[in-house]
Amino acid sequence: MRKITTGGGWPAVLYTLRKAREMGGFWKMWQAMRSRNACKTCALGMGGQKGGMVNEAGSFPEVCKKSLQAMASDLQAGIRSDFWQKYSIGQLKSLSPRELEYCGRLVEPVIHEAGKSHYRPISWEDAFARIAERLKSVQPDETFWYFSGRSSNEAGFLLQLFARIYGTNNINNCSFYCHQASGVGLTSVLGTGTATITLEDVEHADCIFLIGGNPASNHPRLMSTLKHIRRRGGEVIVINPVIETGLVNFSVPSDPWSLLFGTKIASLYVQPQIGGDLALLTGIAKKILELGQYDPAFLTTACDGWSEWKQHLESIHWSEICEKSGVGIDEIHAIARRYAKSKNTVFAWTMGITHHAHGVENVEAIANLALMRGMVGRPHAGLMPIRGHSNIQGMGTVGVTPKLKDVIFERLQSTFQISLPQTPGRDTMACMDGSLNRELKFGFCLGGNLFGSNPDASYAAKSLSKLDQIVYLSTTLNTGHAHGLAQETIILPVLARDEEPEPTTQESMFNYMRLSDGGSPRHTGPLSEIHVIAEIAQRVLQRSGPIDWNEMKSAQKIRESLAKVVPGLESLATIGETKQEFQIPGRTFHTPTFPTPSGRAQIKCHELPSLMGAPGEFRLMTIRSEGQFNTVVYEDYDLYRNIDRRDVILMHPEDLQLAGLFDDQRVVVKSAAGEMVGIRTRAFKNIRPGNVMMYYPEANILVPRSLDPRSKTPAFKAIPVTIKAL
Ligand SMILES: Nc1nc2c(c(=O)[nH]1)N[C@H]1C(S)=C(S)[C@@H](COP(=O)(O)OP(=O)(O)OC[C@H]3O[C@@H](n4cnc5c(=O)[nH]c(N)nc54)[C@H](O)[C@@H]3O)O[C@H]1N2
Ligand SMILES: Nc1nc2c(c(=O)[nH]1)N[C@H]1C(S)=C(S)[C@@H](COP(=O)(O)OP(=O)(O)OC[C@H]3O[C@@H](n4cnc5c(=O)[nH]c(N)nc54)[C@H](O)[C@@H]3O)O[C@H]1N2
Ligand SMILES: [Mo]
Repeated sequence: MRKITTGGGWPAVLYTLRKAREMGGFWKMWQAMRSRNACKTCALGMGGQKGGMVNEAGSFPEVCKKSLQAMASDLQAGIRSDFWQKYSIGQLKSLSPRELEYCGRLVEPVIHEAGKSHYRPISWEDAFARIAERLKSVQPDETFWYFSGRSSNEAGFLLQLFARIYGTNNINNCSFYCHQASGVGLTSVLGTGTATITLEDVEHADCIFLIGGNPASNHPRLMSTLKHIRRRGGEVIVINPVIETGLVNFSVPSDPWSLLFGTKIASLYVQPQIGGDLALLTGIAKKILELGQYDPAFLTTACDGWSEWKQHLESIHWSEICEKSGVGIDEIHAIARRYAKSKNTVFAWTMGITHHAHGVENVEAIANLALMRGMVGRPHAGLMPIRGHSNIQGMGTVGVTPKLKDVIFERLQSTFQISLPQTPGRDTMACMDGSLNRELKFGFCLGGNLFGSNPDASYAAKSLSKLDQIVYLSTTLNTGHAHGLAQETIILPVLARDEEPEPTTQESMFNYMRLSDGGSPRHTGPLSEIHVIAEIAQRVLQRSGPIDWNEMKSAQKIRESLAKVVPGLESLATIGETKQEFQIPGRTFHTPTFPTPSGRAQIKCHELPSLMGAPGEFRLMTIRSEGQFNTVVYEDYDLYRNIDRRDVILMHPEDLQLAGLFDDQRVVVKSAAGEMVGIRTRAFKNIRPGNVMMYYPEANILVPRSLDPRSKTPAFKAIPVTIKAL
């Protein structure tokens, strides 16, 4: 394999052409990619009424391999009926995530009953009847409702509404394993849980901090924005224990100059130890203080807590900061100098920040650092959590959380003349615990892969197996369908976004509401998610006050309700006709007044956590490769890291030597949660010694269930492990 030294570039272009051939030719791919539907992969925001491959700022063509993979996956042929007789559960369990994905599109409902060796197809009528019957036989609080982030706002809103009227608040989405810490941290500091800026703002920044993320693989469209910042002479400061090739140099495929010569991305690359960010961010703030480069007027008029924080920063010793971050004082000085010089700084982060036991504190520390120089509450500067799934933010907006915002709760009750449950509701891990101890008996998953995304895979399988029934609404097969079986498991095949019979809406990470036109179904068999949910609700509840669930089979009707109950979404009532996509009001902060009780930002002080791991242990992060989207694996090789397979552990050559190991040796990797036998070592000089990396979801066997107490997110990126020769 040729060694890759730049992200993007010709491999990405060639990949596009290869995929086009698989998808039935360039024209067919072009049509699918250009249809007016929000892009299916990350939440950077693409497509919608401006047309596919166009971003919020109108830039075209914005192509990414992941959206092609997702599209190619939806264009697959349907799984044939005889598949279910051919493949036993045992055989399905032996398939890799990639093999399961390529079995084809799910086109008929199937059921598996405990003790049986196979799934078998059933009719939609039978499936609906079984689910409704089960829901009538258990208590509402014995059920949970898990949502992924690819479904529409309409489906998300409808399902949470049904679950609440049915009687439970056990409603949660994959955020609890993703950006929950960002929402909690931003809300604690600013009173708002999402990005404070628009894409247009980022395009004017002269400095961006990119902390704990690998956008070259996971948010490729952000790369042209980073390229613009560098071309304007701005700074891109990357904070990551791993030097990611695509963040050093990237060839933006849509830019001929960049494609030929590559674009330097990072102007400064800093490698803390895993989990060292809180100490590092505090160190940068301390240095800004020492340099006198903070904004005293902003800190006293727009913030509460400055004098306490100032004292706190003064009292922390540099030795503690350097030890707990793994970064030397000179390097911290170098970051602070660059930050001090900037007029408009944007702070962006992803899972390297949130997947920690102190994820919320990490986010608060980023917000603190931005406040220090008045970089929040004005144009062209601010805070930007880079979201994961294409509509995960919309899910939160429309009420897919255990606790509804008070205003939405009250408006739902008054609009629909209903009374909703007031119980606290469970987060995702609490649902897994409740299943294991039989407090929960029924689970409903709108997309996603609950089994595959969970830490401690053996625990997840065991806990789901205790449920009486689990229902999966899915487009393709994943590991959850093989390993996440309940006493009775029903898979319902649904339409993808661009096959919906009616337009639906999605929200980008910049709070921009998009309209997807939908399109014609590619298979007979799958139903729209909205239809499935309304049908079940109708059978279980018949009618609920003024809600006629049959009428709720219309996306337009659901949007009319959403417009009435969710502040800021008023224009959804007419978006179907006007086609006017919009920025959700009240979310972008161009003036320094924040929705906290005092109207000022709340600066938080933090104790610095020690780096985890005992002597003889390594710190393990579980991460995505270039060729996967979450638990869905499209390709086994990891292009930009030049890694050929997935059952590997990436270690610095020094660490290999220290542990008495060599490259390509078979080892046992052990953590408090479990062990993986026969994993192969891979010498990887781009990782900071002391830290190692493995691919998610396979490595979930090793991830303990301990959670960040404030966000309930597992520390997917910080697992002490030992590595021994097999
Ligand atoms: N191609 C592709 N795109 C995706 C996805 C996908 O699976 N594939 N998933 C989508 C989803 S849901 C999400 S949430 C995002 C995820 O996007 P990312 O967060 O970029 O993905 P990860 O691979 O989880 O983690 C990324 C980075 O965190 C760094 N890291 C690990 N630990 C630490 C730490 O302690 N500190 C710091 N500073 N960095 C650390 C790793 O070195 C790695 O570069 O991407 C979205 N887009
Ligand atoms: N160890 C470790 N674990 C992690 C992470 C990590 O970095 N490390 N990351 C975490 C993160 S950030 C996240 S977001 C979660 C991901 O958790 P999930 O969102 O639960 O998982 P996905 O793999 O994205 O779900 C993929 C499945 O969604 C279904 N699907 C695709 N499109 C549609 C659609 O249009 N409708 C419906 N109904 N179904 C559809 C397909 O069947 C596909 O198999 O995992 C988390 N788990
Ligand atoms: Mo995510």
